Amino acid sequence: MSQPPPIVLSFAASDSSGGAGIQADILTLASMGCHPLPVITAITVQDTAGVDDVMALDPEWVADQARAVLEDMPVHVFKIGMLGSVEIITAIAEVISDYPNIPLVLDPVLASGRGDELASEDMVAAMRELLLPQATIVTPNSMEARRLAQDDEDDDGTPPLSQCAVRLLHMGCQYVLITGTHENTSQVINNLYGTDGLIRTDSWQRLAGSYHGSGCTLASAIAATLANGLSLAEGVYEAQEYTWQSLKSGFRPGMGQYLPDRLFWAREEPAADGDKANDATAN
Ligand code: PXL
Repeated sequence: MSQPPPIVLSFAASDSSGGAGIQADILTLASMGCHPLPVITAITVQDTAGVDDVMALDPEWVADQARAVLEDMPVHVFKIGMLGSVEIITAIAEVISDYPNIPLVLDPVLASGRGDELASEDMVAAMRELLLPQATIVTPNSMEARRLAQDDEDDDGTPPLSQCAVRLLHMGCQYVLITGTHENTSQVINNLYGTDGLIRTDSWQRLAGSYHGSGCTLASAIAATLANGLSLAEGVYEAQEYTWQSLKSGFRPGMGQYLPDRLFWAREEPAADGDKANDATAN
């Protein structure tokens, strides 16, 4: 018999458009050979154009879902996405603190790509205090990195992204991957930092169009590569490559944003030369 798939437990919210949230995580994890354990934190009402409503679950229900499967199955990696409330953050922080050896990929979801607010200031504070110190890797986009790293003493605006990374590392996470989709650069530049500084920079061809669920896809893909036994730096590269391919194969099922096709490989012709669009430099 072949090896069973590694197991990734994802704490995330349901997205009725199927583009982001737990649906994105399940598709990505399954596509990358993992068995996903979906622990729902909240339910959103949304289509491809925006989020209409959010209902956070009772925090006990979140903790109970996680504890039930943790007591039954070996979990290789935790992944955290949208959280729903301060109480849910507290409940999750408590559950995962009982499993300090399971790596944690934290996607600090603060707003949707379209700008819908998905986390209050109190939730940002709780994430800083309770989740960042437990994270193996945090994967903010540049806007999330600035908001998470913001300090009361920043009178003249937020510091450069490299400084934001240093601050997040000081909060206790081991690695920070800051993605550059929202920056005004011709390519998308993603930087991975560790406690000794910049580890790698990867630049990707910027794709036209606006995508929903790219951050969830990237963070889940990192969780999958770690569950599959890759080193962190290697896994971060592979996850970006997978995400870029899924975005390149994106489709527009409704009237709003494009969605990544996380199962692109099941539909595509054998890859032609020139289908890769990455310049990687490792430091
Ligand atoms: O992409 C972040 C995200 C995560 N989770 C849910 C979302 C979104 C963005 O809209 O709706 C449920």
